Amino acid sequence: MITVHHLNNSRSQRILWLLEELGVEYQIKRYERDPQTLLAPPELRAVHPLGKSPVVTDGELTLAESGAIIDYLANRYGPHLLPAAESPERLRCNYWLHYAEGSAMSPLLLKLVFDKVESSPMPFFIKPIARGIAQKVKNAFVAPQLKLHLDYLEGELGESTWFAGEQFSAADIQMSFPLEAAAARAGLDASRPRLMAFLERIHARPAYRRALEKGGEYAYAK
Ligand SMILES: N[C@@H](CCC(=O)N[C@@H](CS)C(=O)NCC(=O)O)C(=O)O
Repeated sequence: MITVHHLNNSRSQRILWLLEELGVEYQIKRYERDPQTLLAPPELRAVHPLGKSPVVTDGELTLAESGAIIDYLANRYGPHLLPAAESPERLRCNYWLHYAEGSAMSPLLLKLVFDKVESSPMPFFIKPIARGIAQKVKNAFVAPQLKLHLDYLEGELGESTWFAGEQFSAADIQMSFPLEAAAARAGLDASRPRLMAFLERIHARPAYRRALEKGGEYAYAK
């Protein structure tokens, strides 16, 4: 039996969605973020040393890292969510499976960190310095990088309906999280209509809705 080690409000939501698309049986083991630090509870380290979510167990196998999990589950249980082997679409699908976490998430994470620096309580004499540094990094690096990636992605969805081509694929599931995060906290809006239409299309999928019901709290689905 597949077990998804699922953290509230997290990337593991997309693994639940994938499994709903595949229609395979699975169970959910739930973990709650610490409300102050937002970190996962220490129990998750008993499953995988990094203690991050998602982690999936399937028989003897324990697998972390969203892209690797999606690749494994789609190969094993749902080849229809992967384009034909050795096709250009398969290469594209593979590209997005890596790009989502390897490239797109970096500026989003930096934005989250520097927003936090700006808003965190600290001694009054440090505040203007910390804010000044945070704003400088955000203006000089984070915002231009976010724009670069979002413009690129908007352009890519002008080339094909879905990320890997004309068919919905595992790539779209992997790409959902950075785009949902960008819409929630990094200014993705109607000025990029193809990306917003993508989010609307995925959020309307019955498997996505079922996964939301099963997963519980998830602040990124509007
Ligand atoms: N690149 C990893 C990132 C895993 C990750 O950072 N997960 C977050 C949830 S979105 C997490 O577990 N955060 C809690 C923590 O770091 O303690 C993946 O895609 O699986």
